[in-house]
Amino acid sequence: MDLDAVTKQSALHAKPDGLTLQYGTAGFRTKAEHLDHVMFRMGLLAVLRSKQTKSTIGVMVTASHNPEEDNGVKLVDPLGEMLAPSWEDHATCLANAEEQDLPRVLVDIGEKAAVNLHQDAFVVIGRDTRPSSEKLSQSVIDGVTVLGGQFHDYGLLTTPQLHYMVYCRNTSGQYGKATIEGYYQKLSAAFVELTKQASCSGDDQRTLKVDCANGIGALKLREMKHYFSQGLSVQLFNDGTKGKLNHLCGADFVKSHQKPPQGIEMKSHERCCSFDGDADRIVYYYHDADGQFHLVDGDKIAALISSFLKEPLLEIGDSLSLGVVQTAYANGSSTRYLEEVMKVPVYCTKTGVKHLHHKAQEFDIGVYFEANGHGTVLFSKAAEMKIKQLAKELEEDKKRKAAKMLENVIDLFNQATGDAISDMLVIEAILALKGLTVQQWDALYTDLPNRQLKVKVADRQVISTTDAERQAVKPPGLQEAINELVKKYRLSRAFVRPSGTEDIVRVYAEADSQENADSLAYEVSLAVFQLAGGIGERPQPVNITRNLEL
Ligand code: NG1
Ligand code: ZN
Repeated sequence: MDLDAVTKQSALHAKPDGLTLQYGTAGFRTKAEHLDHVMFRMGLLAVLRSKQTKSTIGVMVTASHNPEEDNGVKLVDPLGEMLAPSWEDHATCLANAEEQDLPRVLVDIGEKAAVNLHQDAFVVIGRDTRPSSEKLSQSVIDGVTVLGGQFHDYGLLTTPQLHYMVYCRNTSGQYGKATIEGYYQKLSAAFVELTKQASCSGDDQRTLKVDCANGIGALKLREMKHYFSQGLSVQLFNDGTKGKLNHLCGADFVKSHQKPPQGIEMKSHERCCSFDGDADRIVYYYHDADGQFHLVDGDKIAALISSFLKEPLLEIGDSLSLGVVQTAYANGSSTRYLEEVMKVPVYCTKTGVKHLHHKAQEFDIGVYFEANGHGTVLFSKAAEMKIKQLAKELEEDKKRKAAKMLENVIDLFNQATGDAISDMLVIEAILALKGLTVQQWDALYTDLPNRQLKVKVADRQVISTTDAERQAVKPPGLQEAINELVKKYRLSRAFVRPSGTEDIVRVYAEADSQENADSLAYEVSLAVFQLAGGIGERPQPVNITRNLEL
């Protein structure tokens, strides 16, 4: 390592005094103006990780669903997964090192991780459409170059597309071609193949309105829709030509406010969906005949997909294990439906797809979704080989068809990560094959009314949790207070946890009616405010907050 060159270049990307950041649920995320040094240093780190794994590493510049002024960065590991936990610690150390300590910290990481510095390094870079992203990705490139790494800058990409590129490059093209056309071709070919078996339904059934959150999803979906134009017609809204990224639109807005985004015209019973700012999340929704809004979230996506998969799995007669992984935010009704009606095993992990992904790997087929719409289906290598073999060999027509269908599903899911575009195509294919309307899908089960709130505290780390974040162990007395509040309501449940992406504590409550869920969420927020060092204005009852927002 040419440490002098690193020091010199780093001075051009100097760290602001006193700023400390942590590699959280989704990498580093904060105001864009504070991130230049982090980007440069993640370029450095990506080179070390690439040398250590002897593989291509990805760096994605995005802050997903955060406001347009924010930005962020995450590293993508060789098989398209999130960065390994021990390297998250290295990332945090490196990002927080004072200028003069940077060379020493770099050498330290190299030694601790046994990096062979003579190994070549290759890094691929992608970015979202934020105004700050282009310059910040240039800082990543500066970091990569000063350590002698090679790179390919893909420019504008969705987060899942970058994961796809990394996965393709590290599997010598076996998974697919590491180009944007390769991505479009692979996914749309599988979609067209899968929907061939659908009996023709009316045109209106094949139309989908997509709110693109004024983000990268709009650009990519506009390019891609020509590849599957016969099977599905998508109409894009919030395509970035006028509105602000994630502002009053996008999957996060729709999910947390439980209302439609601005900028989309919804007629009753029309199927609509929203992506988030980097197109790795998707939620569906519609208005019923009475104009009432219905959200079809990640939990219902998991329910639809797992019930769809059960049939062909049974048909091929091979005992491949199927499991569903959720987080504490999963609606209680979804868990009950999956376990009691679908009879599939359900597991709960901590928030953040890396935790769900990890658990899902324990099954032949692991369906994992966060309630907010981030998720996918993972097929183990063994399951994939078995299915592909059966699709070729099976004599009986019905069985071979079932295996073929599963084979297409495997190709259609972005196996590297949750992907709004690929999830959308899978869902659209299932609805077409099953002849289901969005209302029929929604009717699989009825969500328990729920509410999510945020509380500002001086230091959110005073809260620590256990049992997949469903119980607070600190500060003392908080869990007891929550238990007492929960007892006051029917069918109720509540928990709190510090956010990994925002400087707030999240509160979640569920109960038999919306009023009760709102009221429980409010009371739990007050308990957090009082027992965990709340700052600023005291939490207000939910209906007041809601009126203020309107
Ligand atoms: P935090 O801020 O840690 O709750 C949020 C989402 C996660 C995940 C990450 C990364 C919720 C409640 N939390 O994390 O599910 O998607 O952002 O984007 O939706
Ligand atoms: Zn996202």
